[in-house]
Amino acid sequence: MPSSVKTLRVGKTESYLLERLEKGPIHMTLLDPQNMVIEEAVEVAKKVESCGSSAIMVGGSTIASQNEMDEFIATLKKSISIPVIIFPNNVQALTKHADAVWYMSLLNSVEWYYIIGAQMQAAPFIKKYQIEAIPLAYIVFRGDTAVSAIGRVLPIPTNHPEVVVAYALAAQFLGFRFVYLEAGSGAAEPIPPNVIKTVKSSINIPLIVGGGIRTVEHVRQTLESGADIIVTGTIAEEDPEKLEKIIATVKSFRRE
Ligand code: 1GP
Repeated sequence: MPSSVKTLRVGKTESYLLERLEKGPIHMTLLDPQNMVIEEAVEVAKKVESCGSSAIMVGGSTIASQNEMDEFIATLKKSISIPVIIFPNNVQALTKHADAVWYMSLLNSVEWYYIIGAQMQAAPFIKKYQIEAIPLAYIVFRGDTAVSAIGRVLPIPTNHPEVVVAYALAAQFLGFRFVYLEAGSGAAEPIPPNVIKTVKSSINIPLIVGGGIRTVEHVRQTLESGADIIVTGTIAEEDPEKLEKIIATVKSFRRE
């Protein structure tokens, strides 16, 4: 096999996630540098690591400074040993200090830019700094959220899950390795159980669910519906104690 083909293997962070997933669902903590100072973020990251969150994602819909991302992630990396994964809103969110980047396409955007434009512009930087790119299909439900407005998303009906299933299947057939159902940070309600169940039973790549998850009950219903990875962001900023309970609930679904 030519060496250029061999380099297409799954990277270290993705392998770690897949290994963790073999024993059940996992939790990831989203930190938004727009909403917290770095000292606060370091404290939260250390805490969630000790509670059992599997990775830190860093991102936010309005991040505009690569310097800020460089500093934020480089500092986080010095304080914790779980992976730090960029959750980019745009090209400027990239930093060479992260363990990996969710290399994501917003499949239901009406904008070429969010489907493949930003990814194309980011690719040379990712190659140059050898950042691990994890292909992720991002499907955003419409709502009163920043991601829905900025990403210019097409509506997806929750009472017709066959539509989101078709997106998720297309993602799998295109070779994406994870699917993310996003209600949007701070969404009034998380992704409904019927949507998660229908998508989960239709695909065989890991399913990430996030947005609006803020209670133990939300976590239970999301996991019982089949989510493999739960992402919480707002609760980390607002109520670290509750976050601890959320992580403990995810852990209770694991076989270990
Ligand atoms: C947003 O899914 C994440 O991208 C997290 O959402 O802030 O509502 O937890 P919350």
